[in-house]
Amino acid sequence: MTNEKQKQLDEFKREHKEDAALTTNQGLKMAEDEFSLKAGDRGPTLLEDFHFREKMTHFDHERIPERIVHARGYGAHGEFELYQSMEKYTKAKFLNDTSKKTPLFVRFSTVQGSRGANDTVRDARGFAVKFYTEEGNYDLVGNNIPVFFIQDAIKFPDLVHAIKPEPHNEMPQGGTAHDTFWDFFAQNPESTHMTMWTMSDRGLPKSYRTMEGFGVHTFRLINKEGQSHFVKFHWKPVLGVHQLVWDEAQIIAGKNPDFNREDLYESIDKGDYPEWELGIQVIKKEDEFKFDFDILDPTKLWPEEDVPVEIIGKMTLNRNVDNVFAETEQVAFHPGHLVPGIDFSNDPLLQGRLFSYTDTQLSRLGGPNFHQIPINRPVCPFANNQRDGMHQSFVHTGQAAYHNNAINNNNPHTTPVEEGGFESYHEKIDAHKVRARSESFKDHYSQAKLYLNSLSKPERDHLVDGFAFELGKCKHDFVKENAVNNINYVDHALATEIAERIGVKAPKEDVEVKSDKQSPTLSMENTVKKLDTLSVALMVTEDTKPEDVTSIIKTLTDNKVNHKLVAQKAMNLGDLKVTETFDTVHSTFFDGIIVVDAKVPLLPPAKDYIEAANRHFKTIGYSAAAKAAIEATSVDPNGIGIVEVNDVNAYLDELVKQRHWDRQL
Ligand code: HDE
Repeated sequence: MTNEKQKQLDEFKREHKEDAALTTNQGLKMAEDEFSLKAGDRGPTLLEDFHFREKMTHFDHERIPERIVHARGYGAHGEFELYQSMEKYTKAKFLNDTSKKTPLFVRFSTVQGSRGANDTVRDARGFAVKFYTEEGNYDLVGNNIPVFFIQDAIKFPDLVHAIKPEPHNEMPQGGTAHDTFWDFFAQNPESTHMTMWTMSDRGLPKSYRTMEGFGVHTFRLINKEGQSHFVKFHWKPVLGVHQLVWDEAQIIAGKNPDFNREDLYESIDKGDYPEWELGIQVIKKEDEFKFDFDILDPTKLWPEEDVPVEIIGKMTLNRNVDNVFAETEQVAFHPGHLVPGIDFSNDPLLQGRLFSYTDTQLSRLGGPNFHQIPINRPVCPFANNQRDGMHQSFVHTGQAAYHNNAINNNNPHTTPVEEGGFESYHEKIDAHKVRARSESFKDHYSQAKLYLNSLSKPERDHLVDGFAFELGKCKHDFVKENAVNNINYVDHALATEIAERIGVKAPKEDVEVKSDKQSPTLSMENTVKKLDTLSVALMVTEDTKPEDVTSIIKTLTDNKVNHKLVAQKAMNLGDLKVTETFDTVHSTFFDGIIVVDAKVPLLPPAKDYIEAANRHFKTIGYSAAAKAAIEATSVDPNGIGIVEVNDVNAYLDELVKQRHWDRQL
């Protein structure tokens, strides 16, 4: 990335050059770094060993507090290009000028677990983007789910206390399958809609690259004339939205806890740059009250069939970080990092977030100067009269640090709105000061029902499995029953089915929302399906002839499908290198498998591999020679999405479908 941000980061990189001398932090060259200073080679260590003390003190303070939520995350650099000017809606320069690419940084995260948790847990995912624009940093701090659990920021500490591991035993790590979460769910029905999303396949993204992103809140776009439009932001992955199967996610959690971060890192590393298109949904100011929900309510989405998504640009991630701590861990997002042309709505959840994000950085990053950390610095000039504080890294010069001043010609000075200075939207407010929730925020079930109605049959089945696992793990029957009773307000049949699975009383009365409204765009069944960057395991043995795999590899590569050769041991097959073994990888890591060698299914770990691919509805190919051996497993060689690979293109026709939900198991 040749841009301002890259230059700035390079400047801050401390390279260990080949001839660099090891010094103390004061620049003193050390003659020895292996041994502490002792009174005799078998004697006690001396207090005067300043080198040992400096090294150890620094080490003792290497960790900083992890994020209270979204602790486990992974980031990358990229850029944003605009397809067409959005001048009619906004004066934000990065949304006006199609000739410029805006550098950006993205951090994806899970919400519940600690920094060391697994990637593939059932959870919402954070999707936070920092645009380094010429008018200052703009942060779009979103999630992969378009709605949130609560409506008012004052409830966030309650929600997080309920979601996080329980305080008396610090369990469970990385998920919501425990009593306090489900107690919160039942006692706070505003969480119903988002919980339907987390229990569905949306809680198990296959990859960050195949995850949608949402700004969640309603924001405002302000144009040059000062007109305001309400807006919601969407990130649409170019590869489509794809998920893991729950059993698969659980296996991966054990076999590769870094599954999602590794996928992101490796994709960028090999040039398969992940891409998302930015979409906006716009509602005119005068249409604010035209909907059967309140557009300020963050537990509601705007169905795309009612308010279409306009695609306006593309984000490409094209550079991995050099140092995870310096960049991914220290990046500080904030929904209040704005540029002229974008503003807030009165969504009470958003309003509260505007306080929390700066506050949390004070304890996480140790003081008020976190904006000076390289990853957080704007690429445009920035100056004000804020001074000193912990970790101040600027040497401010001059006598005057106040506004207005004459000593320094009143610099730094404010900028008139016409010249790009920010002013808040002049919204007229005439109201009573109250602690209350608007009546228009009180329907917690209609959109939960809309989501349920929009799911395909397999998606609905997975949703029931999700509830059955999570609620089934609760220890208190009354928690399970209360949760089922809450689901009953969405859908009686769903509540009854779940009650049966977890062994509690099914609700008698049918109190469900009566609506069959659907929103087809909410179903992942209707997503983009492409071959690009899918991955296939080619299962071979030491007896496999290289020519049996080279033509397969060529067709896969021509179609941008990645592959790995997998055998019982690492070895060379002619010129081909087999780097992966049945011990180091698993079929859960791939989108499809091809059994090249007839001996493969006879090897015990490989048999499990093939059977797992079958029960995870993946495309399975086999050579003519391997057919009999496939028959010896529980896999039906004539099953749906299971093909003899005479023609690799026929295999690819199946692979592109990604899952074969109609397969009989
Ligand atoms: Fe956050 N959230 N949040 N959140 N959030 C944080 O900020 C908070 C909410 C989101 O990769 C914290 O730097 C409050 C909604 C992401 O660094 C903290 C409320 C959405 C990330 C915080 C919300 C999000 C955070 C913790 C309710 C989706 C990770 C560490 C009013 C639109 C960003 C930090 C990263 C992180 C507060 C609700 C997304 C504590 C008070 C809604 C993606 O400040």
